Amino acid sequence: MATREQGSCAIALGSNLGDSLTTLESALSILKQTAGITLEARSHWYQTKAVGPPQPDYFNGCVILHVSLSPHALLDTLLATEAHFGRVRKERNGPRTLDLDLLLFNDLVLETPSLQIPHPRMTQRAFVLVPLAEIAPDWIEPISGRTITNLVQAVNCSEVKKLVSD
Ligand code: PH2
Ligand code: MG
Ligand code: MG
Repeated sequence: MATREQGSCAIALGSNLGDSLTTLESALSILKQTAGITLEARSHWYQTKAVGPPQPDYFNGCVILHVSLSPHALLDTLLATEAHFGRVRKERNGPRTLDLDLLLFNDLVLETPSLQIPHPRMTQRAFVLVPLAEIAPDWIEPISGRTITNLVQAVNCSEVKKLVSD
């Protein structure tokens, strides 16, 4: 099968509206039960200061999935899962019940109007890189050519706190 139809992908999860931890766990259960998706690894959850307009703190985490789906089919699944949890798209970077971002898909670089891989802002975001470094330290972000470990060392991680109860 072509590498664009199956492989490992990294997903970032986030929520800052409603019962965020329950929403995040439920979203993971849905993804695990989806045909063509296997959960390979998951990070802890982190409480993080919001980047963007003033809004409540987020809970963030990352997972590695093995998928036998194309990137666009996976994106459709992620968007449908966001919608299931009542995601309403209003202001850019505004609060949300659930955000599921496709970060990496094998070593693919893809630029289409509806989907860019790698996620264009992942290299600057501590709330993505800290959980991702837990589960995929050696994965090379194909635009920068740098590992996740290397990228996380270049951002300020002071506002990303691992949940102690987790
Ligand atoms: N997501 C955003 C905007 N800002 N800030 C944090 N801490 N975590 C997020 O997941 C997040 C954000 C847009 O996707
Ligand atoms: Mg996002
Ligand atoms: Mg998103």
